[in-house]
Amino acid sequence: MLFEFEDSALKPVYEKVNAGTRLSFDDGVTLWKTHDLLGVGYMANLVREKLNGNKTYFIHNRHINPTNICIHSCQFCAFGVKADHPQAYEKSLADIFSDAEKYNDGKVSEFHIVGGLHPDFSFEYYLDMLKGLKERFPSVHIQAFTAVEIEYFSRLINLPLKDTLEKLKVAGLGSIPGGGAEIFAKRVRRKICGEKITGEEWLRVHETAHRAEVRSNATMLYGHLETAEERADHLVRLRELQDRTRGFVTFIPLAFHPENTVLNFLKTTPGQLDLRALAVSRLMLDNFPHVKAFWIMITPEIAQLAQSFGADDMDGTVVEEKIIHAAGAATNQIFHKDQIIHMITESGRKPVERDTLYEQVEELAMEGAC
Ligand code: V47
Repeated sequence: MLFEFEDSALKPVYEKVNAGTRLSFDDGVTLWKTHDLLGVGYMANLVREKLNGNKTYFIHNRHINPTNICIHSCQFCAFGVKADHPQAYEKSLADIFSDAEKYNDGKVSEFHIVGGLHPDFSFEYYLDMLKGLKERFPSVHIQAFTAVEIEYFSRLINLPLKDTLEKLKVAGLGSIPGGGAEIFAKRVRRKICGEKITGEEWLRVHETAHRAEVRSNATMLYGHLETAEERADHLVRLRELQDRTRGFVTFIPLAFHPENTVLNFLKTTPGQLDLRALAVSRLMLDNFPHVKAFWIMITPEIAQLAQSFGADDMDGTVVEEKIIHAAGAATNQIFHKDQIIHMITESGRKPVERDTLYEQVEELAMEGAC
């Protein structure tokens, strides 16, 4: 071993990583707390390269947010508002189809759709949205509705989760995004999103989806009131569900953006924490195929560095992102495909265009890598 760990507490963790042995909750806490960030990154990069080689994936996608009107008032959220708010909006199905048309240059492979819990939209609105998009864009995968929205639909139509998911699937739902997980720990959830479904309920929606052969992503919101132990607990709970179902495709740590939120007394996350979040996730989630550095959240520069700290994905072209920008994200909302390819190549990795479920669309030549 040429790498010299600064923190000797990482040596036993390294022995496990090297032997392919599962890390414990306590190892997770050590990884979140150690000052030796490079040591954590070194180990995460070993795992990343073992799983995904030199590839960095991206997707040609479009985000669509049908409404920001929401019955909840989460303290961490700057996107959701009440109907009488001056910035409240709701898109008709015609608006959504025309947005999708506008965005679609014939090469988009995914629509990523999430929104507020609207007090008056009917379940038919969502079913018609899926059907209408599928009719117009049959080859585009629809990744839509967080576990929070799906649980809300199931209460709205008074049907079990399984039946609700079946209806969405028949209408065109392809997979479920990872939003709404926040942090599972009750202590924090009570303070940042007390009205939302519990962590256990979030996990139940994803387990039900996986059993219905609907795959999904998972997230963790970090950089607010949570402790190292609560982050380790979140990752262990996701890993346990993945052991049972193998339905998760990718994990995305989400850096908290405080602007315009009730938690605006907090600071934005430092780059070191963003890199650590990706690296610890890669090490703890040994049964997740992919870890995504969402460039919109953490800046393109950190997302590039992240490719050596455990991440193997950069998300996509996006075009219009409202949720994080409402909370002060200063990044662009669009990167054209050639810009993403350039960003990945600059980070020394091989860009691979993928679809939602990581089927390769195109493997691109590495030009000008530094
Ligand atoms: O559920 C809301 C988070 C999520 C803030 O599955 C915030 O591939 C930071 O889940 N600061 C929605 N985060 C976005 C999301 C997502 C994004 C990209 C890819 C995927 C995927 C999923 O954004 C919400 C919440 O957890 N969020 N407000 C905020 N102020």
